[in-house]
Amino acid sequence: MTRIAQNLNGVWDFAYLGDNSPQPSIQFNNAMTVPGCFDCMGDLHGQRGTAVLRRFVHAGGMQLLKIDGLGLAAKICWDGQEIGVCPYAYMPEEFVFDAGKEGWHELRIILDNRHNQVFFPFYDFYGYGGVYGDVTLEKLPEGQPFIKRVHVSTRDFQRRLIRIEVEFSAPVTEEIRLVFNRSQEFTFAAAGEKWCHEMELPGYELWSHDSPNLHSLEVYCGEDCLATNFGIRQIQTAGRDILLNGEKLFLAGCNRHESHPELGAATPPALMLSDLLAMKNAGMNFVRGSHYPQRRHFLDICDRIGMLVWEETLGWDVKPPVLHSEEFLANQLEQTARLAASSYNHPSIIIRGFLNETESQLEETRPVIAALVEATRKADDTRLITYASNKYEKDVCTDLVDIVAMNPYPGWFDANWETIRDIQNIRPRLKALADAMPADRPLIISEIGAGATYGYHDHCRARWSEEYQSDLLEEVFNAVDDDPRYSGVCIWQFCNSKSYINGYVLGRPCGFNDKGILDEYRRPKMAWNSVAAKLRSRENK
Ligand code: ADA
Repeated sequence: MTRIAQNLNGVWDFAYLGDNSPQPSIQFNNAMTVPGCFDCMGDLHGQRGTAVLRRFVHAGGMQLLKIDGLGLAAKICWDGQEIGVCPYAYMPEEFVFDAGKEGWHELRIILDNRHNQVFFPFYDFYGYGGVYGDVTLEKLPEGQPFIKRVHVSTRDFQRRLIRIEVEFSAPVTEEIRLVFNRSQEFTFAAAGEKWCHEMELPGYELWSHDSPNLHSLEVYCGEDCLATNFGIRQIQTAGRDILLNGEKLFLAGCNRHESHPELGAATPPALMLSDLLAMKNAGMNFVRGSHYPQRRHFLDICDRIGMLVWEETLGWDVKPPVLHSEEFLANQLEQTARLAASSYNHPSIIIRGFLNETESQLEETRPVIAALVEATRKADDTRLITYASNKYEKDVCTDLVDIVAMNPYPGWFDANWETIRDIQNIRPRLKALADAMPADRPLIISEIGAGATYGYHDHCRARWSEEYQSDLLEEVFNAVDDDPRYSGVCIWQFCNSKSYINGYVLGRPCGFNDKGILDEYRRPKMAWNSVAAKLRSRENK
Protein backbone atom coordinates (compact mmCIF):
# COMPACT_ATOMS: atom_id res chain seq x y z
CA MET A 1 0.00 0.00 0.00
CA THR A 2 1.32 3.49 -0.72
CA ARG A 3 0.83 6.26 1.77
CA ILE A 4 -2.07 8.65 1.40
CA ALA A 5 -0.80 12.22 1.51
CA GLN A 6 -2.75 15.45 1.86
CA ASN A 7 -1.26 18.60 0.44
CA LEU A 8 -2.05 21.39 2.92
CA ASN A 9 -0.86 24.26 0.73
CA GLY A 10 -3.43 26.94 0.06
CA VAL A 11 -5.07 29.83 1.87
CA TRP A 12 -4.85 29.66 5.68
CA ASP A 13 -6.37 31.86 8.41
CA PHE A 14 -3.85 34.43 9.60
CA ALA A 15 -3.22 36.76 12.51
CA TYR A 16 -0.22 39.02 12.95
CA LEU A 17 0.56 39.60 16.63
CA GLY A 18 3.81 41.58 16.45
CA ASP A 19 5.41 41.55 19.88
CA ASN A 20 2.36 40.02 21.60
CA SER A 21 2.45 36.34 22.46
CA PRO A 22 -0.26 34.11 21.06
CA GLN A 23 -3.33 33.67 23.29
CA PRO A 24 -5.91 30.88 22.75
CA SER A 25 -8.53 33.40 21.61
CA ILE A 26 -6.77 34.87 18.57
CA GLN A 27 -8.87 36.81 16.06
CA PHE A 28 -7.95 35.34 12.70
CA ASN A 29 -9.00 38.37 10.71
CA ASN A 30 -6.66 37.93 7.79
CA ALA A 31 -5.55 35.43 5.16
CA MET A 32 -2.13 34.09 4.29
CA THR A 33 -0.96 31.65 1.67
CA VAL A 34 1.13 28.55 2.29
CA PRO A 35 3.78 28.79 0.93
CA GLY A 36 4.10 32.56 1.36
CA CYS A 37 6.01 35.26 3.24
CA PHE A 38 3.83 37.67 5.19
CA ASP A 39 6.51 40.34 5.52
CA CYS A 40 6.68 41.16 1.83
CA MET A 41 2.99 41.84 1.32
CA GLY A 42 0.07 44.01 2.43
CA ASP A 43 0.75 46.29 5.36
CA LEU A 44 3.30 43.91 6.90
CA HIS A 45 6.23 44.78 4.66
CA GLY A 46 9.38 44.64 6.76
CA GLN A 47 7.57 43.83 10.02
CA ARG A 48 9.15 41.51 12.57
CA GLY A 49 7.16 39.64 15.18
CA THR A 50 4.87 36.68 15.80
CA ALA A 51 2.28 35.55 13.27
CA VAL A 52 -0.14 32.65 13.51
CA LEU A 53 -1.37 30.56 10.59
CA ARG A 54 -4.31 28.24 11.07
CA ARG A 55 -6.30 25.74 9.07
CA PHE A 56 -8.55 22.77 9.74
CA VAL A 57 -7.58 19.33 8.52
CA HIS A 58 -9.62 16.14 8.25
CA ALA A 59 -7.36 13.38 9.57
CA GLY A 60 -6.86 10.84 12.33
CA GLY A 61 -4.44 8.27 13.73
CA MET A 62 -0.66 8.35 13.25
CA GLN A 63 0.40 11.09 10.85
CA LEU A 64 3.61 12.52 9.44
CA LEU A 65 3.58 16.29 8.99
CA LYS A 66 6.19 17.65 6.58
CA ILE A 67 7.10 21.34 6.31
CA ASP A 68 9.60 22.07 3.58
CA GLY A 69 11.26 25.03 5.26
CA LEU A 70 10.04 28.15 6.99
CA GLY A 71 11.42 31.23 8.65
CA LEU A 72 12.68 32.29 10.89
CA ALA A 73 11.43 29.84 13.55
CA ALA A 74 8.12 28.26 14.51
CA LYS A 75 6.08 26.17 16.89
CA ILE A 76 3.57 23.68 15.48
CA CYS A 77 0.32 22.91 17.32
CA TRP A 78 -2.38 20.31 16.66
CA ASP A 79 -5.64 20.93 18.53
CA GLY A 80 -3.76 23.31 20.80
CA GLN A 81 -0.99 20.84 21.72
CA GLU A 82 2.57 21.48 20.61
CA ILE A 83 3.74 18.70 18.30
CA GLY A 84 7.08 20.18 17.34
CA VAL A 85 9.31 23.18 16.84
CA CYS A 86 11.24 24.45 13.82
CA PRO A 87 14.33 26.22 15.19
CA TYR A 88 16.31 26.34 11.94
CA ALA A 89 15.23 28.66 9.14
CA TYR A 90 14.96 26.90 5.74
CA MET A 91 15.39 23.39 7.21
CA PRO A 92 12.92 20.76 5.93
CA GLU A 93 11.11 19.44 9.02
CA GLU A 94 9.12 16.27 9.76
CA PHE A 95 6.89 15.53 12.76
CA VAL A 96 5.30 12.18 13.60
CA PHE A 97 2.28 12.53 15.87
CA ASP A 98 -1.03 10.99 16.88
CA ALA A 99 -3.76 13.07 15.27
CA GLY A 100 -6.51 11.55 17.45
CA LYS A 101 -9.88 10.35 16.18
CA GLU A 102 -10.66 10.61 12.49
CA GLY A 103 -12.35 14.00 12.04
CA TRP A 104 -11.64 17.72 11.80
CA HIS A 105 -8.66 19.06 13.71
CA GLU A 106 -6.95 22.42 14.02
CA LEU A 107 -3.37 22.88 12.79
CA ARG A 108 -1.47 26.03 13.74
CA ILE A 109 1.94 27.24 12.69
CA ILE A 110 3.14 29.94 15.09
CA LEU A 111 5.84 31.79 13.21
CA ASP A 112 8.38 34.22 14.59
CA ASN A 113 10.48 36.19 12.13
CA ARG A 114 12.51 38.08 14.72
CA HIS A 115 16.22 37.45 14.44
CA ASN A 116 17.57 34.75 16.70
CA GLN A 117 20.74 32.76 17.46
CA VAL A 118 20.39 30.83 14.19
CA PHE A 119 19.52 33.71 11.87
CA PHE A 120 21.50 36.77 12.92
CA PRO A 121 20.46 40.32 11.96
CA PHE A 122 23.74 41.03 10.15
CA TYR A 123 23.24 38.35 7.49
CA ASP A 124 23.54 39.80 3.98
CA PHE A 125 20.19 38.30 2.95
CA TYR A 126 16.76 39.12 4.21
CA GLY A 127 15.28 36.92 6.95
CA TYR A 128 11.74 36.44 5.66
CA GLY A 129 8.79 35.45 7.82
CA GLY A 130 6.64 32.73 6.36
CA VAL A 131 6.33 29.16 5.21
CA TYR A 132 8.76 28.80 2.32
CA GLY A 133 7.86 25.33 1.03
CA ASP A 134 5.09 22.74 0.87
CA VAL A 135 3.16 21.50 3.89
CA THR A 136 1.91 17.92 3.61
CA LEU A 137 0.39 15.31 5.88
CA GLU A 138 0.93 11.59 5.34
CA LYS A 139 -1.08 8.82 6.95
CA LEU A 140 1.20 6.29 8.66
CA PRO A 141 0.29 2.63 9.25
CA GLU A 142 -1.60 2.12 12.51
CA GLY A 143 -0.08 0.01 15.31
CA GLN A 144 2.83 -1.15 13.13
CA PRO A 145 6.35 0.04 12.41
CA PHE A 146 6.61 2.48 9.54
CA ILE A 147 9.50 3.28 7.22
CA LYS A 148 11.32 6.35 8.54
CA ARG A 149 13.92 6.68 5.84
CA VAL A 150 15.24 5.13 2.63
CA HIS A 151 18.74 6.15 1.56
CA VAL A 152 20.21 5.08 -1.76
CA SER A 153 23.86 5.72 -2.58
CA THR A 154 26.28 4.69 -5.30
CA ARG A 155 29.26 2.71 -4.06
CA ASP A 156 30.83 1.95 -7.44
CA PHE A 157 29.47 3.61 -10.56
CA GLN A 158 31.26 1.26 -12.95
CA ARG A 159 29.62 -1.82 -11.45
CA ARG A 160 26.35 0.05 -10.91
CA LEU A 161 26.74 -0.97 -7.29
CA ILE A 162 24.30 0.79 -5.00
CA ARG A 163 23.62 0.64 -1.28
CA ILE A 164 20.10 0.82 0.10
CA GLU A 165 19.65 1.70 3.75
CA VAL A 166 16.22 1.52 5.31
CA GLU A 167 15.32 2.70 8.78
CA PHE A 168 12.08 1.70 10.52
CA SER A 169 10.32 3.29 13.49
CA ALA A 170 10.61 -0.05 15.36
CA PRO A 171 12.06 -3.51 14.61
CA VAL A 172 10.30 -5.28 11.74
CA THR A 173 10.01 -8.99 11.06
CA GLU A 174 8.24 -8.84 7.72
CA GLU A 175 9.91 -9.11 4.34
CA ILE A 176 11.12 -6.11 2.40
CA ARG A 177 10.17 -5.75 -1.24
CA LEU A 178 12.07 -3.40 -3.55
CA VAL A 179 10.64 -2.28 -6.87
CA PHE A 180 12.96 -0.44 -9.28
CA ASN A 181 11.63 1.69 -12.10
CA ARG A 182 8.12 0.31 -11.45
CA SER A 183 9.15 -2.99 -13.05
CA GLN A 184 12.04 -4.88 -11.44
CA GLU A 185 11.28 -6.53 -8.11
CA PHE A 186 13.44 -8.07 -5.37
CA THR A 187 12.32 -9.55 -2.05
CA PHE A 188 14.43 -9.89 1.09
CA ALA A 189 13.92 -11.19 4.59
CA ALA A 190 14.13 -8.36 7.10
CA ALA A 191 14.80 -8.10 10.77
CA GLY A 192 15.55 -5.23 13.05
CA GLU A 193 15.16 -1.49 12.95
CA LYS A 194 17.76 -0.86 10.24
CA TRP A 195 18.31 -2.78 7.04
CA CYS A 196 21.19 -2.29 4.64
CA HIS A 197 21.82 -4.05 1.38
CA GLU A 198 24.24 -3.60 -1.52
CA MET A 199 23.35 -4.75 -5.00
CA GLU A 200 24.42 -4.27 -8.59
CA LEU A 201 21.97 -2.96 -11.16
CA PRO A 202 23.56 -4.01 -14.44
CA GLY A 203 22.51 -2.00 -17.46
CA TYR A 204 21.12 0.88 -15.39
CA GLU A 205 22.10 4.23 -16.87
CA LEU A 206 24.35 6.63 -15.00
CA TRP A 207 23.29 10.10 -13.84
CA SER A 208 25.31 13.18 -14.81
CA HIS A 209 24.59 16.83 -15.54
CA ASP A 210 24.73 15.99 -19.26
CA SER A 211 22.58 12.84 -18.98
CA PRO A 212 20.39 13.17 -15.92
CA ASN A 213 19.03 9.61 -15.85
CA LEU A 214 16.91 9.04 -12.78
CA HIS A 215 15.63 5.74 -11.43
CA SER A 216 12.76 5.12 -9.06
CA LEU A 217 12.67 2.85 -6.04
CA GLU A 218 9.69 1.82 -3.95
CA VAL A 219 10.36 0.07 -0.65
CA TYR A 220 7.45 -2.01 0.70
CA CYS A 221 7.33 -3.48 4.19
CA GLY A 222 4.18 -4.56 6.05
CA GLU A 223 1.52 -2.01 5.26
CA ASP A 224 3.95 0.77 4.48
CA CYS A 225 5.67 1.95 1.32
CA LEU A 226 8.17 4.73 0.71
CA ALA A 227 9.14 5.83 -2.79
CA THR A 228 12.16 7.82 -3.90
CA ASN A 229 14.11 8.69 -7.02
CA PHE A 230 17.85 8.21 -7.17
CA GLY A 231 20.71 8.47 -9.64
CA ILE A 232 23.75 6.25 -10.05
CA ARG A 233 26.75 8.54 -9.98
CA GLN A 234 29.96 9.02 -8.07
CA ILE A 235 31.74 12.22 -7.24
CA GLN A 236 35.41 11.95 -6.29
CA THR A 237 38.65 13.89 -6.34
CA ALA A 238 42.02 12.95 -7.78
CA GLY A 239 44.72 15.43 -6.85
CA ARG A 240 43.47 18.80 -8.07
CA ASP A 241 40.67 17.32 -10.18
CA ILE A 242 37.01 16.82 -9.43
CA LEU A 243 35.69 13.67 -11.11
CA LEU A 244 32.10 12.80 -11.89
CA ASN A 245 31.79 9.14 -12.85
CA GLY A 246 35.52 9.17 -13.44
CA GLU A 247 35.45 12.18 -15.78
CA LYS A 248 37.10 15.49 -15.02
CA LEU A 249 34.65 18.24 -14.24
CA PHE A 250 34.86 22.02 -14.42
CA LEU A 251 32.16 23.66 -12.32
CA ALA A 252 30.74 26.81 -13.86
CA GLY A 253 27.75 28.46 -12.29
CA CYS A 254 26.19 30.90 -9.89
CA ASN A 255 25.33 31.38 -6.27
CA ARG A 256 21.57 31.68 -5.93
CA HIS A 257 19.36 32.95 -3.10
CA GLU A 258 15.70 31.97 -2.74
CA SER A 259 14.63 35.55 -3.18
CA HIS A 260 12.15 37.61 -5.12
CA PRO A 261 10.88 41.12 -4.31
CA GLU A 262 7.20 40.08 -4.26
CA LEU A 263 7.56 36.54 -2.94
CA GLY A 264 10.43 36.70 -0.50
CA ALA A 265 11.92 33.27 0.15
CA ALA A 266 8.74 31.45 -0.88
CA THR A 267 9.62 31.25 -4.54
CA PRO A 268 7.35 28.89 -6.48
CA PRO A 269 8.67 25.84 -8.35
CA ALA A 270 7.95 27.52 -11.68
CA LEU A 271 10.36 30.34 -10.83
CA MET A 272 12.98 27.84 -9.64
CA LEU A 273 12.66 25.97 -12.93
CA SER A 274 12.83 29.18 -14.92
CA ASP A 275 15.99 30.27 -13.03
CA LEU A 276 17.65 26.90 -13.45
CA LEU A 277 16.80 26.64 -17.14
CA ALA A 278 18.22 30.12 -17.66
CA MET A 279 21.48 28.99 -16.05
CA LYS A 280 21.55 25.81 -18.05
CA ASN A 281 20.92 27.69 -21.31
CA ALA A 282 23.72 30.08 -20.40
CA GLY A 283 26.12 27.12 -20.30
CA MET A 284 26.26 26.70 -16.52
CA ASN A 285 26.39 23.27 -14.88
CA PHE A 286 26.56 24.27 -11.22
CA VAL A 287 24.59 26.17 -8.62
CA ARG A 288 25.51 26.94 -5.05
CA GLY A 289 22.39 27.07 -2.91
CA SER A 290 23.66 29.94 -0.85
CA HIS A 291 23.42 30.00 2.12
CA TYR A 292 20.98 27.43 3.50
CA PRO A 293 19.04 24.22 2.85
CA GLN A 294 17.24 24.06 -0.48
CA ARG A 295 13.57 23.32 -1.19
CA ARG A 296 12.70 19.77 -2.36
CA HIS A 297 11.24 21.11 -5.61
CA PHE A 298 14.50 22.90 -6.33
CA LEU A 299 16.52 19.73 -5.82
CA ASP A 300 14.01 17.66 -7.81
CA ILE A 301 14.40 20.08 -10.72
CA CYS A 302 18.21 19.93 -10.49
CA ASP A 303 18.03 16.12 -10.49
CA ARG A 304 15.86 16.15 -13.59
CA ILE A 305 17.49 18.80 -15.72
CA GLY A 306 21.05 17.94 -14.71
CA MET A 307 22.35 20.78 -12.55
CA LEU A 308 25.11 20.08 -10.03
CA VAL A 309 24.40 21.49 -6.58
CA TRP A 310 26.34 22.69 -3.56
CA GLU A 311 23.97 22.54 -0.60
CA GLU A 312 24.89 24.09 2.75
CA THR A 313 23.66 24.66 6.26
CA LEU A 314 22.94 28.13 7.59
CA GLY A 315 25.86 29.88 9.28
CA TRP A 316 26.97 33.12 7.69
CA ASP A 317 30.07 35.01 8.81
CA VAL A 318 29.64 33.94 12.44
CA LYS A 319 32.32 35.36 14.72
CA PRO A 320 33.75 34.38 18.10
CA PRO A 321 32.70 34.05 20.87
CA VAL A 322 29.53 32.57 19.34
CA LEU A 323 31.52 30.64 16.71
CA HIS A 324 33.58 28.88 19.35
CA SER A 325 30.73 28.22 21.77
CA GLU A 326 29.43 24.73 22.52
CA GLU A 327 25.86 25.75 21.85
CA PHE A 328 26.63 27.03 18.36
CA LEU A 329 28.54 23.86 17.45
CA ALA A 330 25.71 21.68 18.77
CA ASN A 331 23.24 23.61 16.55
CA GLN A 332 25.50 23.31 13.53
CA LEU A 333 26.01 19.57 14.07
CA GLU A 334 22.28 19.03 14.35
CA GLN A 335 21.60 21.00 11.17
CA THR A 336 24.31 19.05 9.35
CA ALA A 337 22.87 15.65 10.30
CA ARG A 338 19.29 16.67 9.54
CA LEU A 339 20.06 18.21 6.19
CA ALA A 340 22.21 15.31 5.03
CA ALA A 341 19.46 12.86 5.96
CA SER A 342 16.76 14.86 4.23
CA SER A 343 18.45 15.55 0.87
CA TYR A 344 20.49 12.34 0.71
CA ASN A 345 18.88 10.79 -2.37
CA HIS A 346 19.30 13.78 -4.71
CA PRO A 347 22.03 12.88 -7.22
CA SER A 348 22.40 16.55 -8.16
CA ILE A 349 24.01 17.38 -4.80
CA ILE A 350 27.75 16.87 -5.19
CA ILE A 351 29.01 19.19 -2.45
CA ARG A 352 27.96 19.67 1.16
CA GLY A 353 29.04 22.91 2.77
CA PHE A 354 28.77 24.83 6.04
CA LEU A 355 29.94 28.04 7.72
CA ASN A 356 30.19 30.59 4.94
CA GLU A 357 33.15 32.95 5.41
CA THR A 358 33.99 31.86 8.90
CA GLU A 359 37.03 32.75 10.98
CA SER A 360 39.09 29.97 9.42
CA GLN A 361 42.32 31.94 9.95
CA LEU A 362 42.11 31.12 13.68
CA GLU A 363 43.51 27.93 15.18
CA GLU A 364 40.48 27.85 17.55
CA THR A 365 38.22 27.40 14.53
CA ARG A 366 39.95 24.18 13.41
CA PRO A 367 38.11 21.93 15.91
CA VAL A 368 34.78 23.45 14.81
CA ILE A 369 35.47 22.77 11.14
CA ALA A 370 36.94 19.32 11.89
CA ALA A 371 33.83 18.38 13.88
CA LEU A 372 31.55 19.55 11.06
CA VAL A 373 33.54 17.67 8.43
CA GLU A 374 33.35 14.53 10.54
CA ALA A 375 29.61 14.91 11.17
CA THR A 376 28.92 15.59 7.51
CA ARG A 377 30.97 12.59 6.39
CA LYS A 378 29.27 10.36 8.98
CA ALA A 379 25.83 11.43 7.78
CA ASP A 380 26.73 11.23 4.09
CA ASP A 381 30.01 9.90 2.71
CA THR A 382 28.97 10.30 -0.91
CA ARG A 383 29.62 14.04 -1.39
CA LEU A 384 32.59 16.35 -1.28
CA ILE A 385 32.81 18.59 1.77
CA THR A 386 33.89 22.21 1.98
CA TYR A 387 33.23 25.69 3.33
CA ALA A 388 33.52 28.96 1.41
CA SER A 389 36.43 30.96 2.81
CA ASN A 390 37.40 34.61 2.65
CA LYS A 391 40.57 34.15 4.67
CA TYR A 392 42.62 33.24 1.59
CA GLU A 393 46.36 32.88 2.35
CA LYS A 394 45.65 33.16 6.09
CA ASP A 395 43.27 30.21 6.17
CA VAL A 396 44.55 27.43 8.48
CA CYS A 397 41.78 24.89 7.83
CA THR A 398 42.07 24.12 4.10
CA ASP A 399 43.66 20.73 4.83
CA LEU A 400 40.45 19.59 6.55
CA VAL A 401 38.17 19.63 3.51
CA ASP A 402 37.87 17.79 0.18
CA ILE A 403 37.73 20.93 -1.98
CA VAL A 404 39.28 24.28 -1.17
CA ALA A 405 36.67 26.95 -1.89
CA MET A 406 37.61 30.63 -1.85
CA ASN A 407 35.48 33.78 -2.15
CA PRO A 408 37.93 36.31 -3.58
CA TYR A 409 36.62 39.65 -4.78
CA PRO A 410 39.48 41.12 -6.84
CA GLY A 411 38.42 44.33 -8.53
CA TRP A 412 35.68 44.77 -5.95
CA PHE A 413 36.25 44.45 -2.17
CA ASP A 414 39.85 43.46 -2.78
CA ALA A 415 40.65 46.46 -4.98
CA ASN A 416 42.28 49.78 -5.32
CA TRP A 417 39.48 52.26 -4.60
CA GLU A 418 41.57 55.22 -5.79
CA THR A 419 40.61 54.27 -9.33
CA ILE A 420 37.22 53.81 -10.92
CA ARG A 421 38.30 50.52 -12.49
CA ASP A 422 40.59 47.78 -11.24
CA ILE A 423 40.28 44.95 -13.73
CA GLN A 424 44.02 44.55 -14.28
CA ASN A 425 44.51 43.19 -10.75
CA ILE A 426 42.21 40.21 -11.23
CA ARG A 427 44.63 37.93 -13.03
CA PRO A 428 47.60 38.47 -10.67
CA ARG A 429 45.35 38.13 -7.63
CA LEU A 430 43.87 34.81 -8.80
CA LYS A 431 47.31 33.52 -9.67
CA ALA A 432 48.72 34.47 -6.23
CA LEU A 433 45.73 32.83 -4.55
CA ALA A 434 46.18 29.57 -6.46
CA ASP A 435 49.92 29.64 -5.68
CA ALA A 436 49.16 29.76 -1.97
CA MET A 437 46.55 26.99 -1.87
CA PRO A 438 47.27 23.30 -1.16
CA ALA A 439 48.35 21.55 -4.35
CA ASP A 440 46.92 18.18 -3.35
CA ARG A 441 43.20 18.95 -3.65
CA PRO A 442 40.81 20.79 -5.94
CA LEU A 443 40.46 24.55 -5.71
CA ILE A 444 37.33 26.40 -6.76
CA ILE A 445 36.20 30.00 -6.63
CA SER A 446 32.99 29.76 -4.63
CA GLU A 447 32.14 33.47 -4.99
CA ILE A 448 33.39 36.27 -7.18
CA GLY A 449 31.68 39.27 -8.67
CA ALA A 450 30.88 42.96 -8.61
CA GLY A 451 27.88 45.17 -7.96
CA ALA A 452 26.05 46.64 -10.93
CA THR A 453 23.00 48.85 -11.10
CA TYR A 454 20.56 47.46 -13.65
CA GLY A 455 20.36 49.86 -16.59
CA TYR A 456 23.32 52.00 -15.50
CA HIS A 457 25.86 52.41 -18.30
CA ASP A 458 29.04 54.41 -18.32
CA HIS A 459 31.57 55.47 -20.96
CA CYS A 460 34.38 54.97 -18.45
CA ARG A 461 33.02 51.53 -17.57
CA ALA A 462 33.21 52.56 -13.89
CA ARG A 463 32.30 50.49 -10.86
CA TRP A 464 28.56 49.82 -10.53
CA SER A 465 28.05 50.14 -14.27
CA GLU A 466 26.86 47.06 -16.13
CA GLU A 467 30.05 47.39 -18.20
CA TYR A 468 32.33 47.04 -15.17
CA GLN A 469 30.59 43.93 -13.87
CA SER A 470 30.69 42.39 -17.32
CA ASP A 471 34.38 43.21 -17.87
CA LEU A 472 35.29 41.88 -14.44
CA LEU A 473 33.60 38.53 -14.91
CA GLU A 474 34.95 38.13 -18.42
CA GLU A 475 38.44 38.68 -17.07
CA VAL A 476 37.80 36.14 -14.29
CA PHE A 477 36.89 33.46 -16.82
CA ASN A 478 39.86 34.36 -19.03
CA ALA A 479 42.23 34.11 -16.06
CA VAL A 480 40.77 30.82 -14.87
CA ASP A 481 40.84 29.36 -18.39
CA ASP A 482 44.57 29.99 -18.39
CA ASP A 483 45.12 28.46 -14.96
CA PRO A 484 44.42 24.72 -14.74
CA ARG A 485 44.68 24.84 -10.96
CA TYR A 486 41.10 26.12 -10.77
CA SER A 487 38.38 23.47 -11.04
CA GLY A 488 35.45 25.82 -10.99
CA VAL A 489 33.99 29.31 -10.74
CA CYS A 490 30.72 30.16 -9.03
CA ILE A 491 29.66 33.76 -9.68
CA TRP A 492 28.30 35.91 -6.91
CA GLN A 493 25.44 35.99 -7.75
CA PHE A 494 22.63 34.78 -10.03
CA CYS A 495 20.24 37.69 -9.41
CA ASN A 496 20.03 40.64 -7.03
CA SER A 497 18.62 39.69 -3.66
CA LYS A 498 17.08 41.62 -0.82
CA SER A 499 19.49 42.26 2.03
CA TYR A 500 19.33 44.11 5.31
CA ILE A 501 17.80 47.56 4.89
CA ASN A 502 19.95 50.49 6.05
CA GLY A 503 23.04 48.38 5.47
CA TYR A 504 26.44 49.73 6.29
CA VAL A 505 29.25 51.01 4.10
CA LEU A 506 29.65 48.01 1.82
CA GLY A 507 26.93 49.26 -0.48
CA ARG A 508 23.52 47.64 -0.57
CA PRO A 509 21.68 50.25 -2.65
CA CYS A 510 17.93 50.23 -1.95
CA GLY A 511 18.43 47.33 0.45
CA PHE A 512 19.50 44.94 -2.29
CA ASN A 513 22.72 43.07 -2.87
CA ASP A 514 23.16 44.14 -6.48
CA LYS A 515 25.88 41.73 -7.57
CA GLY A 516 23.32 39.71 -9.51
CA ILE A 517 24.10 39.26 -13.18
CA LEU A 518 20.33 39.45 -13.47
CA ASP A 519 18.40 42.03 -11.50
CA GLU A 520 15.91 40.96 -8.81
CA TYR A 521 13.18 40.53 -11.47
CA ARG A 522 15.55 38.33 -13.51
CA ARG A 523 16.23 40.95 -16.21
CA PRO A 524 19.69 40.39 -17.71
CA LYS A 525 22.54 42.80 -17.14
CA MET A 526 25.40 42.91 -19.65
CA ALA A 527 27.38 40.40 -17.58
CA TRP A 528 24.72 37.75 -18.09
CA ASN A 529 25.28 37.81 -21.82
CA SER A 530 29.06 38.02 -21.66
CA VAL A 531 29.29 35.12 -19.20
CA ALA A 532 26.90 33.04 -21.32
CA ALA A 533 28.93 33.77 -24.47
CA LYS A 534 32.13 32.83 -22.65
CA LEU A 535 30.71 29.57 -21.29
CA ARG A 536 29.22 28.57 -24.63
CA SER A 537 32.57 29.16 -26.33
CA ARG A 538 34.23 26.93 -23.68
CA GLU A 539 31.68 24.19 -24.38
CA ASN A 540 32.52 24.29 -28.07
CA LYS A 541 36.27 23.96 -27.52
C1 ADA B 1 30.26 37.43 0.83
C2 ADA B 1 29.09 36.54 1.23
C3 ADA B 1 27.89 36.73 0.35
C4 ADA B 1 27.68 38.19 0.01
C5 ADA B 1 28.91 38.76 -0.63
C6 ADA B 1 28.77 40.25 -0.95
O1 ADA B 1 31.17 36.86 0.05
O2 ADA B 1 29.44 35.18 1.27
O3 ADA B 1 26.76 36.20 1.01
O4 ADA B 1 27.35 38.89 1.17
O5 ADA B 1 29.97 38.66 0.28
O6 ADA B 1 28.01 40.58 -1.84
O7 ADA B 1 29.38 41.05 -0.27
